[in-house]
Amino acid sequence: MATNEELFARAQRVIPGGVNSPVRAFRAVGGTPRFIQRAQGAYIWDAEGQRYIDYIGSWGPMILGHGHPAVLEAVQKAALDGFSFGAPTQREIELAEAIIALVPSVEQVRLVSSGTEAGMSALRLARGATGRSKIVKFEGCYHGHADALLVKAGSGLATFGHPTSAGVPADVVKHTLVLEYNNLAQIEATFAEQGREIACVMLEPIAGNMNFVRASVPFMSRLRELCTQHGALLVFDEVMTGFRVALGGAQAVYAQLIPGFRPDMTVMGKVIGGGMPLAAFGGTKDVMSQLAPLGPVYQAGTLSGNPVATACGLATLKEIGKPGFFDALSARTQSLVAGLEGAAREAGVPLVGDSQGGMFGFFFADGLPQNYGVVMATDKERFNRFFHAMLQRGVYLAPALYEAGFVSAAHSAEDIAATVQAAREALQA
Ligand code: HOZ
Repeated sequence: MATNEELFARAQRVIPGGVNSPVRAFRAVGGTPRFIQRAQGAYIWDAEGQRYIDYIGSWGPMILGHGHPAVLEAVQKAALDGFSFGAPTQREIELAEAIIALVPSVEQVRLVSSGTEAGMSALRLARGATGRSKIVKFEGCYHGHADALLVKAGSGLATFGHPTSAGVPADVVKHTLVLEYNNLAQIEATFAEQGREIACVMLEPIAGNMNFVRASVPFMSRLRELCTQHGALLVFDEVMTGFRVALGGAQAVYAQLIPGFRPDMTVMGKVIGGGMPLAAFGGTKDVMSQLAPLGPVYQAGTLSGNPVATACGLATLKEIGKPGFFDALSARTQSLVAGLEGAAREAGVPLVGDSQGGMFGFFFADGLPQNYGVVMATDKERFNRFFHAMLQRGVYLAPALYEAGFVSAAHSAEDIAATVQAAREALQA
């Protein structure tokens, strides 16, 4: 049996950094990444046979836990019928219909294979539909690794201290305006000066790539007004939050707080694929009809609407749409955050957390950060120590403080209690 260390050494010989996505390399926290061998329910097992309670859940998709029987059955059945056709199928219509039924702002949707692809395509469509070039994004929001969006981004870029990637020509990002999250004065000033040139404002409504930071209600409400007034599109990146913080995503949460609230476009991923490579972008019929073959904005993909991935996504959406699913998931996630806060209080450690649906975050700080700068100022060393102490106790948290955490329906009250007990020990140590 190879150890994690042996596998990591071997991986580094053939894969840059030993990983296929940078955050997995544990660079932020140090140490050896765990090489995962299998997963079931709320647990994953590494190459050494060590079991962990999994709070990453493949960075969000595994909302039902790993190996849910209904999803497994749907995937197995679909795989027997063929892996990929590069042609339309009935199942992709069913998935599109399911998405549209759950997200009222989405009248039409196109399926793609990854969140990056969805974000990049949404951006092109917003520019094509408005005939404008400038886009607004916010510091610490991560919208995948398309060039124009890789400026002052969160997630892995924050982890490695290169918030803007090398290899992105200045010319390509000269139309990308980067503002501070939750800063009303900045967005007002930007629209006052350049409103007529702005194609879209793209944001994570609850940012999950600078840990967990909510857009404030006044900020969101004013963003909506400004976009409408200036003819810019409001694009919600719900790759993380979609079908995860509520059945209708973060936009359903904001619609409860801001009457009539809707974004113009939505970028989706993770949960809609249930763990398979599947993502989507959608919006009003007006905007979506600008896409080829109807309109002049080109976008395509060999594996788009893949029959096995759509089966996985559909089965997942069916399960999370059952009555009471989100109430139970929210309650469980809240109990985790309350437990972590309680354990920290007992240890006299400043820790504050927040959650929505099955997504959560916590900071070693006295109050919840409102933007990336404040997240960066929270206690990173303490997070890293905590991360390793939890890992040693069989709890698998995201290996960087810039990432949100995820609870699944498979996490039991006992799993939460065991996690809180581990936190108690980790914080006292
Ligand atoms: N960008 C993801 C975290 N926000 C990491 C994806 C992965 O490593 O799988």
